[in-house]
Amino acid sequence: MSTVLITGGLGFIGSHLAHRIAAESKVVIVDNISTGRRENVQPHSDITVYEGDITDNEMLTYLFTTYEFDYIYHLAAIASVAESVERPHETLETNFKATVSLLEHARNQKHPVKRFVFASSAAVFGDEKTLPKTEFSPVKPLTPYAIDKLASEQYVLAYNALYGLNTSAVRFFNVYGMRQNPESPYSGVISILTKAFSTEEQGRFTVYGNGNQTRDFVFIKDVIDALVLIAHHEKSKGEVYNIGTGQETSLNELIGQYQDITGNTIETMYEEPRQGDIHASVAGIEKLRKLGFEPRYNVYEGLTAYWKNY
Ligand code: UD2
Repeated sequence: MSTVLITGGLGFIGSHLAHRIAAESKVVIVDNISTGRRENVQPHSDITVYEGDITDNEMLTYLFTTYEFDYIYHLAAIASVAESVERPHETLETNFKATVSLLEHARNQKHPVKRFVFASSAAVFGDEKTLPKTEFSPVKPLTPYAIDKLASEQYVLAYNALYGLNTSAVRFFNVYGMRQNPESPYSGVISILTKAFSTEEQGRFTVYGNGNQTRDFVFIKDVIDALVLIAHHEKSKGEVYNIGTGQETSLNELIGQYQDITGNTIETMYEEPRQGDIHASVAGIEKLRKLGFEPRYNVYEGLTAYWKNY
């Protein structure tokens, strides 16, 4: 049985990953429960949860002396772009420096780590206009969040080239699904919409801009498939991958499809676009396809599954 460390394992993506692999692996979660939630992970004999912060090097030392990890999925981060703009220095500690600390622990582990997978973000592309955004597209990080993600992923790849540590990085596009927290105004738009559609009285939803902005919305189950595939594939060592569907959907299309699925209507208000909002985004996923990945859910299917489980 493999031993797997998931940082941020009580969060939205981490908790899905923990549930997926718990049957065949021993899962160790470290999470500071800032945005993650205990109830995201059901008690399971193969899952051990440590409440702690990845910036706490003693905590990391404890983990790496207690366990020998086969796989490390590094998902913990300050996830809010807005928060990174408010608090750049604190974001740097968590989103960048802690990545390097983890890499060092992984490098010094006696038993070689089979794979260290780092969760980066489509934020690294910024407002660079080339579409679709492939792994070869120019990057233009515009916020502390994006800069830290880009710097971290480059460190992760450099640890492969310099020290032979088995690493990969992934760039998530717009991930959605069960347990995504809708409570912040900067939560994923689909979690906010789902809440609006589920309100018994007619829900309200604010569209920032004209609703023609597009995103590549990728369902959580496809994201977990991609993460596990990348972690186990020989060819993905030292490589970065986009995780998306390759399909572009506008916000207005999204609302229309959700109306159709739920049979409910919401009151939609249009306001000024958010500052720095990106007009169009879609992932090129050919590189991921070459590893054998094919998304199982288009937006309509993903929304349907989300709604059924909500
Ligand atoms: C995503 C990531 C963000 C960062 C960024 C990089 C999420 C949740 N956020 O931001 O972390 O990586 O990509 O490009 O994955 N919107 C509304 N009404 C609402 C909420 C959102 O109109 O109540 C709009 C928003 O202005 C944007 C679109 O919906 O045009 C998607 O918003 P989002 O926050 O879900 O994701 P995004 O792509 O801005």
